[in-house]
Amino acid sequence: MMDTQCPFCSVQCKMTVSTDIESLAGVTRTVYRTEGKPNAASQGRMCVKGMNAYQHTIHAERLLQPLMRKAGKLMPVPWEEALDAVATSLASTLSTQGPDAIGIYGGGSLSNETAYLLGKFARVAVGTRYIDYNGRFCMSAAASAGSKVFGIDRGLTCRLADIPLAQCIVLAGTNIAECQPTLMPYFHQAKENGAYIIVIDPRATPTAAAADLHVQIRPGTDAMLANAMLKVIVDEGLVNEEFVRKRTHGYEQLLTHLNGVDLNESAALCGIEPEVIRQAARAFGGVKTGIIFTARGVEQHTDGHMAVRAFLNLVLATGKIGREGCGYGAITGQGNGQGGREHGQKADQLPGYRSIENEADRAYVASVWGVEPDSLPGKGVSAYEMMELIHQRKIETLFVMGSNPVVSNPNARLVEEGLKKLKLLVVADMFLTETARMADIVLPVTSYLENTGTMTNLEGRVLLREAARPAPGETRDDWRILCQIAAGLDRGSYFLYKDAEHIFEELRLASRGGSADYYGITYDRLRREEGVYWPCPSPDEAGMDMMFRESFALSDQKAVFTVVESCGAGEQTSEEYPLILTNGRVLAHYLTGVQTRRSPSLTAREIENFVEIHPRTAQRWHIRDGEWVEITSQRGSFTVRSRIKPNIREDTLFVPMHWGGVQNVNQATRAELDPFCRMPGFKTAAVHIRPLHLSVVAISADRGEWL
Ligand SMILES: Nc1nc2c(c(=O)[nH]1)N[C@H]1C(S)=C(S)[C@@H](COP(=O)(O)OP(=O)(O)OC[C@H]3O[C@@H](n4cnc5c(=O)[nH]c(N)nc54)[C@H](O)[C@@H]3O)O[C@H]1N2
Ligand SMILES: Nc1nc2c(c(=O)[nH]1)N[C@H]1C(S)=C(S)[C@@H](COP(=O)(O)OP(=O)(O)OC[C@H]3O[C@@H](n4cnc5c(=O)[nH]c(N)nc54)[C@H](O)[C@@H]3O)O[C@H]1N2
Ligand code: SF4
Ligand SMILES: [Mo]
Repeated sequence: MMDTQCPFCSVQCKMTVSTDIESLAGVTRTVYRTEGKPNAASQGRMCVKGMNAYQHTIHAERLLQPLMRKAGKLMPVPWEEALDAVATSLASTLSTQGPDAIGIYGGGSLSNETAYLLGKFARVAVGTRYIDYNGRFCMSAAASAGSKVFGIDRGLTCRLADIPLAQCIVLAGTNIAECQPTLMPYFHQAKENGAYIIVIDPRATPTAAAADLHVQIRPGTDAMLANAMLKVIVDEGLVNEEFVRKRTHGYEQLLTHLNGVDLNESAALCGIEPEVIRQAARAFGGVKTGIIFTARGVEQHTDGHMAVRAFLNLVLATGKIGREGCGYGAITGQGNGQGGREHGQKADQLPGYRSIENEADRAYVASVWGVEPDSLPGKGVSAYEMMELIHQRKIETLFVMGSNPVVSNPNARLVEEGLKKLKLLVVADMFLTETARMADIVLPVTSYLENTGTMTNLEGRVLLREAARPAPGETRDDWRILCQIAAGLDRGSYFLYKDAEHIFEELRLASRGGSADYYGITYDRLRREEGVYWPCPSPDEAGMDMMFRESFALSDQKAVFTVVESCGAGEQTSEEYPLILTNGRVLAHYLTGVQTRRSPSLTAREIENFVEIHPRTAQRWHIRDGEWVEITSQRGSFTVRSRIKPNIREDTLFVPMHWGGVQNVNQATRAELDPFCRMPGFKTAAVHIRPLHLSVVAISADRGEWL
């Protein structure tokens, strides 16, 4: 029996996986059974992804040996040869071009120990400024907004147990029913307790099915909606004056700004009725307790940072934070989306959420690492900007651990062109992903069932996931691979660890005194207590479950209101590109689908990509249900099957992000970045759509075959 934790989303449901040998008609086979294990977050529930998560780990395509490109083909090689080749190439690039010709690209699926070590590897073993990770596309808008407004970024400021206590819940651009399904019962409980639920989404999602009010806005207009809601709250006297006076700054400037906000104009731009905005504002402003949640629907825009701050204005103006049944939650995405953004795999960050640009932070972390502060590089650039530097040949070597960037970056064509120009691409993964297929060297890693490490879930609770079975084939743990390459670069003395716990012990020290302080958390404690919230500065203290009861984390202990100027962040539609393409997720698949597309049970639920299109829009563009269509933006095209559904706005198309190649929605997404956090404007692209039936017939005739 294997005691483990789901490798997918940020809830991190605990589970057991057991195996049995069964014989049927003389054939024996191993049967796997997954069961949810009681735990504070999912309370023992599992969703369909977790139930089937063992399937990819036993898939025949699992990489079990290192691969190296020889005469154009990836061939199995011994570890020594692969690691030697990586170290030799890195050393040669370092001596000829310097460290900044090397880029490191991490991910939010990596454990805290690996994410921490990857940051140290970049700064101490390689010495490059260029490190960033896929969380840039995920958490950067909300994380930067939380840091600015509250002084600290932890996904949920409250406990999951506060959800049923809230009288009004706003779910903005978050589809919990498909993306964190095991959390839905908290919302159902809230409803049973009489809560009013508002869902803000261009689509009537399964989450919206639980809503009392569905605000079906035009993509890219959340900041405007939140501003307009605030105006109603102010105009109707629903502001918590005492909270504003005692615990915040900047309210006066905000009031002046709100004078210029026109409700009818905002409603028109958001594509909804003014009355809906009034209703939402009164519902949230008129009750004593409430929580606002945002996720990628609000955040993955060129104004994502400001859009989140506009929602935080609502939280502050109504004083709904720091007490029972109140708070703000950025619903973190990846398994370790929270911890992965705290310990240094971000371009400007050192462990414990320290800043690489702050002298004291540099000196402290350098002392833990035993290096000179001046030897640490400065800040680099964001994930997509690394892809631009690669395209410009400024970065010539890329080391990827825990991401499939050729599918998940916006503007996929530029990314693919860039990766082809690299002198060396190294990918550490469990599978030959779309990115790994382009690599020169592929390093096979252990899966969640086989490695030990801590993950920090969406609540900010650190959980220990211990190895549950031996590593298959020649797979190795990520951290060990980093240590071995560091040794090949003559930096091995900084990377002497005997196991993951040993790395965690160093992480505790490195984060000590930082805003994400893990010093008080130990493996022993995690084994005893199931999980511990950060910040936890001392082993004798309980972690902090509810933040900001008395004070915020900025220097004067107050939170900050933000003047949010907004006229919408969507890409402008035109005669040529008349529709807005947005994108996201479905229940059965996870991110670029590398793992879930290798699970027969999950793939059977959705075998190919599709576009949700409103019946009237389909009619207008001559599209029948279930036929192949091509969707094109200024950047490029992709091909998916049509799914005609009245749940979506007429001006909007929705396409999942789980497929690569010709079905990759990111062929069409745009690369413009949010100026504050460098989040790409994923969630809107102006596009046109056309049915493919005519051209398919033409191609078939050409080839003399039926496609
Ligand atoms: N099944 C599944 N679960 C997952 C994942 C997965 O891939 N599959 N991924 C995990 C990760 S890493 C993440 S980041 C989270 C993501 O979790 P979510 O952010 O909830 O997921 P998305 O589907 O990207 O977007 C949520 C909703 O935003 C809506 N939306 C699109 N544009 C806009 C807009 O302009 N405004 C508003 N208000 N809404 C808009 C979409 O219609 C969609 O329903 O999920 C995690 N959980
Ligand atoms: N259009 C569009 N694009 C998006 C988004 C969107 O909503 N719309 N969402 C964005 C978001 S929120 C995210 S989080 C990104 C995610 O996009 P990616 O970073 O590409 O995420 P994954 O597809 O999960 O790829 C992770 C890879 O890491 C491997 N892996 C898993 N665990 C481990 C491990 O422990 N070690 C190692 N070495 N490898 C491991 C998996 O096999 C997989 O190949 O996509 C972004 N891209
Ligand atoms: S995908 Fe998320 S909700 Fe589903 S079992 Fe895994 S951790 Fe739990
Ligand atoms: Mo994400």
